Amino acid sequence: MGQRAPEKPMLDHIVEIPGDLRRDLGLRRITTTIVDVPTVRQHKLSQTSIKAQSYVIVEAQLENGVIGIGEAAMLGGPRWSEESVESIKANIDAYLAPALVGADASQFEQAGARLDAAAKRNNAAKAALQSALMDAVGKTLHVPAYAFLGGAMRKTFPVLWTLASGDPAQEVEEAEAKLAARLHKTFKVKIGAQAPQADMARLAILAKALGARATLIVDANQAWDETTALRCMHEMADLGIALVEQPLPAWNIEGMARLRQRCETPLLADESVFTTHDMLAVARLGAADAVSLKLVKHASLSGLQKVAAVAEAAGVALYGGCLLESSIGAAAHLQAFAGLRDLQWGCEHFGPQILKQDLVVTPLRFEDFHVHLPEGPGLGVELDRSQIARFARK
Ligand code: MUC
Ligand code: MG
Repeated sequence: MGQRAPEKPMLDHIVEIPGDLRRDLGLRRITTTIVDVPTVRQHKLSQTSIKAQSYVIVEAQLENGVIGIGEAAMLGGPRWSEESVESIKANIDAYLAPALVGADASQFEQAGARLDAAAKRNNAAKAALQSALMDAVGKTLHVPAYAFLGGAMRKTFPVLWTLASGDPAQEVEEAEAKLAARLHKTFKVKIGAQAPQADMARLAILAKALGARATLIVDANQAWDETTALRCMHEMADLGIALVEQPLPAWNIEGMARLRQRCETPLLADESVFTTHDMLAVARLGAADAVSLKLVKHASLSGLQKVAAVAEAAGVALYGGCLLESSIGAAAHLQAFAGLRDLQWGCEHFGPQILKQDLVVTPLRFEDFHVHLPEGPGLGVELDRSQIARFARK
């Protein structure tokens, strides 16, 4: 029997990425476009109100010519957070894109480190860039973005609708239409723009009209002080409100912890949690029962999953948040939500439905009270360039 050839060292069995593919994955250029897309009705939050939703559309072109897309949504200027579409475009063009061009687009964590070296925070801008990288690399390798994030536990997501006209009669009518169409049966009511008692009266009308056919949650977007919140939390518990989002200012996590001790309705942290450090602080204080996960806060799809991991470690439930993204940003979120072990509160990616016109060739599918993860490489959606041209800010 001849002498057996020595086993090849394991390393030889790892498939090397061929040189031409390594070249293809080089990031050639990044372009940004601001678009303003009308909404089907006015959308009022405690600190802003819109009749059109603005986005920065990011396009990342690789050396192989493949273009990946990403989207940064912002609600009504720098009032939901410190970013605006104007600041997002300016900082991508001047600082963030130059930090990435020429790099290997598939090295997502390295891209995040480069972006963090180029700018503090600017998380919506960074998330749009990383979404575009994942889209471009996914389209090059013919894999969905969730493949870069641990795979998919789910491909359909319960999805709620937000009632935010401030007129309870209109909101009842809108909710009935969504129920009848089997699109949504959980409704998030935006409160805080009106006086607390007006909001409580509005919620009473909605609760009476919809009854057990729908679940109602609310989002005060930081509008109340602790005394007001405590009074309203008790009134809302009597109305059967299932979840109260960010009743206090983002900094007041100790107040959120005290509310949580004194009220039975679960609290959802939104603006209080941008980073993993914020999540750890909220968890340590017991300041929330759940956390809203959003790319505009967590700076990347992998960053969103890191915040989720801290929450999971503390037993804080997960809620798939949004900032009224079009199907571009919504698809990016669903790619990240897909891999989460649990998503106890479903998601709120109703954004494509509130726009008069979506920005992709095939909008996300909403059916049977769920939104469906688009099949296909990268984010799973294709830019509709005619709509980008139509709504591009001149
Ligand atoms: C937020 O604060 O949750 C989500 C839905 C909506 O109408 O506003 C966003 C932002
Ligand atoms: Mg919120």
